[in-house]
Amino acid sequence: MTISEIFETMDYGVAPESAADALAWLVDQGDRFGHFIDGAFTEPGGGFESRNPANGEVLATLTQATQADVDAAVKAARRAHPKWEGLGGHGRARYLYALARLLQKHSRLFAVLESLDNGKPIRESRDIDIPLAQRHFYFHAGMAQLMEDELPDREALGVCGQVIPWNFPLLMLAWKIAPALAMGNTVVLKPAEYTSLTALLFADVCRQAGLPKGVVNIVTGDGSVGEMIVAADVDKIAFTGSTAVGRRIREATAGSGKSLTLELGGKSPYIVFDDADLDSAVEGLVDAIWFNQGQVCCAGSRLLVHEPVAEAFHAKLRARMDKLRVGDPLDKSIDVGAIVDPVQLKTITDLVASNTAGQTHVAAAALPVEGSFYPPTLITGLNPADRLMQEEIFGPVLVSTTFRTPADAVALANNTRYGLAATVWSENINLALDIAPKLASGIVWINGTNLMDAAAGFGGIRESGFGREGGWEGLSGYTRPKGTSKPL
Ligand code: TAP
Repeated sequence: MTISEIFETMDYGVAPESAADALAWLVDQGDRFGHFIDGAFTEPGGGFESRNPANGEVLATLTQATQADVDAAVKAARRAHPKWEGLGGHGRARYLYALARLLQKHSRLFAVLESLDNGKPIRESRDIDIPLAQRHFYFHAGMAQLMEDELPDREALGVCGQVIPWNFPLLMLAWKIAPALAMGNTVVLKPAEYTSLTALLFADVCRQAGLPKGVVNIVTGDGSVGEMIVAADVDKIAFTGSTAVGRRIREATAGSGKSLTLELGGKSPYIVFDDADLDSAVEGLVDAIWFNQGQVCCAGSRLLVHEPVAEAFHAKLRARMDKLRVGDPLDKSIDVGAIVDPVQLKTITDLVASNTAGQTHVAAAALPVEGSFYPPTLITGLNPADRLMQEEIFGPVLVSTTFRTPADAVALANNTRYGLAATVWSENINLALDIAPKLASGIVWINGTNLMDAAAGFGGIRESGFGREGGWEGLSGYTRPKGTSKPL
């Protein structure tokens, strides 16, 4: 079924009057979408399809952007910039609050659309992705109001080119667009080819909010459109995605004078000490690696467990894994949904099949017959140098090894090229606080995991990228020092 058929026939839990505008717009498109440039949707030109990963059916046809589309979007953003920046923080905040409120008003619609397009469980899109995206706009509306007092010596960069991945489509959009707009920039954003639908619905929300034309432009298409944005006349590139593409973007922008932030991959350690509350650590791990089918940049995908409790911990974990429910993302009782696309499913399958080491436990859950599903999997007894201990799998596969001393734990944790997030579980807070700064990681969580907030800077070091999103650090990445001097 296409999205118009789904939304016309389905009771998806939205009181019609509360979402009428956005729903009518979505259905009226007739499952064909153009770009959003200079405040209006372009005629759909086709080029690629978005499919429902839970059953492989086509949801909609989207438009592959041409060089002319990207140029038009950048020019629109350039034209809009002086007036948008000139509105001042308080003026821009009015629009950011309006966007936040509209995201809230249409939250059910966004959640269902996200789960249909991406395959994530509706519980996650409803309770995590969409509320966090709203929170991002509310937070940055507040920060826009503060900036003139708090950041008087900084100004907007101008036009920002933003390229995002498919794992948190609307949330990654919010992480990019909200701070850029708050600081007075205008944007051209490209969502991932697999998951562009909520970005287009967001474009309609910009229209509903009366956002001045050209402030937000959204162009769809494959990686070549990302390359065009990187090469375009923009002042900043903000990229979230794989380390391989991030490296190409860094090369392409070197010497261009463009500002750059890269949020890339990870292979984050999840360290469990023998004095940890093992039941809580198991629950944390379920969240760390099986949330969003493990397709999370900061997924705690590498379990490092203290030798004295390794056997007991693995046994508890296997028992918990066997209770996970895998299935239809729109079923509220599901824990693990679909993998975003058959291509990603094959990547996961091939990587796991390439491994001959250790012992593998596959969760007991029955998988749906149709669609792209992969069972929660645990591979224990690996060596630190094994390929699966080093490479990001980006799927629901946890790899595990053991350590003897805190120093071993730190050495193992730091033994990858990445440095995004790390988690430490111990009842001994002195030990945890001693370990945390020794971990080569942009973020460290203690006795918790995946804790994110719009007010806290998120980002990595080493091959996980540079720059922060959220908080003051994220905002400063969308500004530069003002070219004025002030008396000492
Ligand atoms: P990528 O393949 O790198 O794609 C990311 C985005 O870049 C997509 O929009 C993609 O377009 C586009 N793209 C592809 N080739 C490009 C090029 N040569 N120039 C410019 N843009 C290009 O990553 P993905 O598979 O979507 O996402 C998974 C990766 O993102 C993982 O490594 C994950 O760890 C990382 N990630 C990191 C974070 C943070 S905050 N560090 C957050 C989420 C995800 P198409 O989709 O159309 O190919």
